[in-house]
Amino acid sequence: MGSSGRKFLLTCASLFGICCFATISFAVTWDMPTPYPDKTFHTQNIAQFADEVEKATNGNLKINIHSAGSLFKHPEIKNAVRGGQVPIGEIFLSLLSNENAVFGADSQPFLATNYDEAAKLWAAQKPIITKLLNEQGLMPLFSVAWPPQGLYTKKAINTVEDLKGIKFRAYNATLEKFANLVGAAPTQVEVPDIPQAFATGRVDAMITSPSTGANSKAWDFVTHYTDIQAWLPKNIVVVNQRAFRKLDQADQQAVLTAAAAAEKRGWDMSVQETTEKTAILKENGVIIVTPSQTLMDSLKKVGAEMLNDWKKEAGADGEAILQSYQN
Ligand code: PCA
Repeated sequence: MGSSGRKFLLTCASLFGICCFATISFAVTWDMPTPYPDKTFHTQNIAQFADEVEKATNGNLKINIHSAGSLFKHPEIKNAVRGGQVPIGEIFLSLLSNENAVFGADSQPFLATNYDEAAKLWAAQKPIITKLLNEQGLMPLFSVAWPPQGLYTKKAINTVEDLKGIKFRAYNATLEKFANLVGAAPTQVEVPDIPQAFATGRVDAMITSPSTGANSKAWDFVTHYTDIQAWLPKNIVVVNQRAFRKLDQADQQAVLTAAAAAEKRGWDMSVQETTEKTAILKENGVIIVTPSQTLMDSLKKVGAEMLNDWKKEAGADGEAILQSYQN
């Protein structure tokens, strides 16, 4: 065989080698839709989770984040993961309360109002949420609380009557109900659309965290932030079980380890976010108000009424959550 023939065979052999190598390493990319913008601490936490997964699997699993509802709109993300259009996604947990009230426990006004209580509530919810998601072929990976939710308005709110008739931004069915019960007029608006909704007069007030308020530059459209610390809702990252099972054992373990680290880191980030973003609201001229006793009393009355209704809707699973939370 001439030298050019030998070179040809060598090239074939090395190409064959590269092909084999590529086939047996099974590198996979997971597309991951999330609802919130890149600068959101949840999204940043997920970016770090993705980095850790890629490193720990030696590049076998790459997670490609599509933030701010860019791949799937927020209300579609869960079903996209369930249907296997994407293997993994993030959602606002209580958004699922419109399929089962049980998912809405963390958005019940004044049930859990600080980080210790929120962590305890998550511990109580977790086995039941896991069971319900499992029935849909889904597995929760980690869940992180938002900072306590406060009230953003264009005027001082001294009593619940001051909320009457105000066009109110809502993010789930529970907040919509709360707004209705205090006499406001709710409209659903996703986070990326908040500035536009205020600018065009679709809404004049909202309840959300210092985090989302500051990231949305709330000082452009409201004057007062009343720190009612009403609840600490959570985001949850879920994975499609079939997609998860396709990973080899070591890579599955790498995902679970990175998820546990992300849950811990996310809660720490959330605590820090509360102080930092409240300070940013203040620096930009938003008046930070400690709520009057009268206002809190009447809001808590609404909360108690809502919790009663929730207990009826959430049945035995809801009862189990409350019992475990209150013990
Ligand atoms: N920000 C998200 C969810 C809760 C929060 O603090 C929002 O406003 O939609």
